[in-house]
Amino acid sequence: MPSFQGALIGCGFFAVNQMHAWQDVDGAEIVAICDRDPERLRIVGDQFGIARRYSDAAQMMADGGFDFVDIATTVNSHRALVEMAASHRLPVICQKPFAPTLADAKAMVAACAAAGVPLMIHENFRWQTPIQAVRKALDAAQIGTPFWGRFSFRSGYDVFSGQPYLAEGARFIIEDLGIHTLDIARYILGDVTALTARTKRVNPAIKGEDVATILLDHETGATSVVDVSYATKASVEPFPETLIELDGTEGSLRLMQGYRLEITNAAGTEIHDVQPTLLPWASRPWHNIQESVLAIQQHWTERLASGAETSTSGADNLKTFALVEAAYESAATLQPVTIGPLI
Ligand code: NAD
Ligand code: 89V
Repeated sequence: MPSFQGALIGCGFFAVNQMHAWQDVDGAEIVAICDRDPERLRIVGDQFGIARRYSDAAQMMADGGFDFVDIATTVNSHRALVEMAASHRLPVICQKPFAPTLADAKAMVAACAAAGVPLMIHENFRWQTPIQAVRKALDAAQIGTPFWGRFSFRSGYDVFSGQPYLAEGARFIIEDLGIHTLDIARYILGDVTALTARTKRVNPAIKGEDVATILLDHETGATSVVDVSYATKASVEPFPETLIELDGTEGSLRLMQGYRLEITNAAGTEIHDVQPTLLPWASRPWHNIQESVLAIQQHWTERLASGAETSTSGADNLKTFALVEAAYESAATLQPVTIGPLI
């Protein structure tokens, strides 16, 4: 495989995982970094030995000397930076959430399409080892055709100390975390035609909603529930595990806390250990997410070499982002929302 050189923008909390993962990716490396905050630029530059450091993304892209851009900033800067990369004909990865609005996300997809460059959203949760194991069980027809599902993430973990901005926005759990869970629901049960959502704010110290329950109609006819909470006090904290229940025509599947996958069908019940690998640079409980960062960045690199579309391309992720917008609309109006007209 050719070796691609990349430039990363945004050297904050999560970018450190991306930088570690780039060091492990076969076929790509980061040669330049950018952050408006000189201290973050220095910390990440020194930690990963990157000499080319910029405070201004426009200057970095004007200087060039790399094959792709990896945007690890928070959502409000995504559109301007993706459009800047497209104007330089640079393939681009953009962190989730895609954009502040669906209209921005569509404009970003259009800009990259017009420039003829790939856009991948860093929607890594579908790349987690346990989620891939569920996908493989379905592909192997182990439970037949699924007709019902539940995708659940319920936690009391303090995400605000590492990511203080999560407490400040008018939108919280659907935009930040539910977006991953909705993407997993699409990845496992297919695209969604309509949804109904209810939200709550339990934690008085934050601005947005920290509990959401979403009922999804899938194109296949399957029904699923996505339920997410950061207000759940459990005896054993499950962060950051997504738990899955699926019922199919030939059996059922349960992805349980502790990364245990139980599959029941006419042959009996099998139990699989689907723990993520603890990479040398990773730490519990984040290792599940950290491993998926390496997986998605390896996938990007392979698709950049082959020219094929990525699993979470901009076009694909519009369909996940539309579910986020629809969930907020449904929660506000208490009405079901049809997805087709949004996309
Ligand atoms: P952060 O605030 O810690 O870091 C963002 C950095 O970007 C900051 O250092 C800031 O100075 C810099 N920045 C912002 N705008 C810039 C610009 N225009 N030019 C240069 N630098 C700029 O945020 P974070 O917690 O690292 O989150 C970043 C993104 O990653 C968010 O969109 C978040 O939702 C996402 N995230 C994803 C996952 C995942 O599993 N995929 C996990 C956590 C966070
Ligand atoms: O994955 C994420 O997007 C993170 C967290 C797991 C804390 O929700 O923001």
